[in-house]
Amino acid sequence: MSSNKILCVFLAVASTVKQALQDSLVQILQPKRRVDILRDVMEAQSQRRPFVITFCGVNGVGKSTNLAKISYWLIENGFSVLIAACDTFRAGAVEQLRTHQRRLNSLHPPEKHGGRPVVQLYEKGYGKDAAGIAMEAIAYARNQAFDVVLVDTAGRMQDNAPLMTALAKLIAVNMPDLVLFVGEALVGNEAVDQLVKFNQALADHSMSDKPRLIDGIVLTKFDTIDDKVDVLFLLVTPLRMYLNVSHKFALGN
Ligand SMILES: Nc1nc2c(ncn2[C@@H]2O[C@H](COP(=O)(O)OP(=O)(O)O)[C@@H](O)[C@H]2O)c(=O)[nH]1
Ligand SMILES: [Mg+2]
Repeated sequence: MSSNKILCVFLAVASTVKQALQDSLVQILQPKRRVDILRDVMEAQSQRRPFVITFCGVNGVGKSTNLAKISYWLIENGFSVLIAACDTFRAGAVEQLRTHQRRLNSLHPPEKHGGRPVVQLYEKGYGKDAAGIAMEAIAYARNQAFDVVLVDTAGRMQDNAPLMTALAKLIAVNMPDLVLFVGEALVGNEAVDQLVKFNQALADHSMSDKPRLIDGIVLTKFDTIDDKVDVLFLLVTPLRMYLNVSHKFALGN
């Protein structure tokens, strides 16, 4: 065999492996179901009801921050947002959302929106039942013709059964259009464990035969990782849906 031929074989193997890898990655990242949030919000608008998204995850992963970033994306796309402050547990959680709400409204002043703030906060302070506040917020949004309700929830550990039951209840009684699990890329495989256990807990503690499970992932703190991008593939594999929200908006906490 000439050296020229060996080179050809080598090239064929390299390009075949590259193609196979590319096909596998595309297959892994291909959503199992199509989620087009903007289109779905418009569909809810046509039904004269708000589109409801619930954010869940463990403490400190970036639920509230990324909820604010998603609010920004929604208002940039012309939708009004009601933030439901359902983390009634962590000190400062409501004030944190209030700060985001003020900043978002300063980017989109009410004068440009018929005098109405484009983002509002629905809050009842601390210590109250989160599921009840979410329900009131959704009813308020329907009455006030808000396009989207973003439900913030308290962080909880995936093994804490009472708190997971409370989350399952919040989801079961409010039936959000989208349940997003927020996980930080920084923790690597730990995020996969969290995701699987949150999903399982929603199934176990649901009050219905057809439990509402997690629809997608918001993967946060991508800016803080270097070589843990593999977590994206591990997380995406069970659900085939993810959002990677850029951390470039200077919204603060
Ligand atoms: N570097 C970085 N920090 C983030 C990101 N998202 C959130 N954080 C920070 O993580 C901390 C916890 O965020 P927070 O939204 O309060 O988490 P929550 O407890 O899940 O609501 C805050 O200091 C945020 O500024 C991100 O994408 N990148
Ligand atoms: Mg929070």
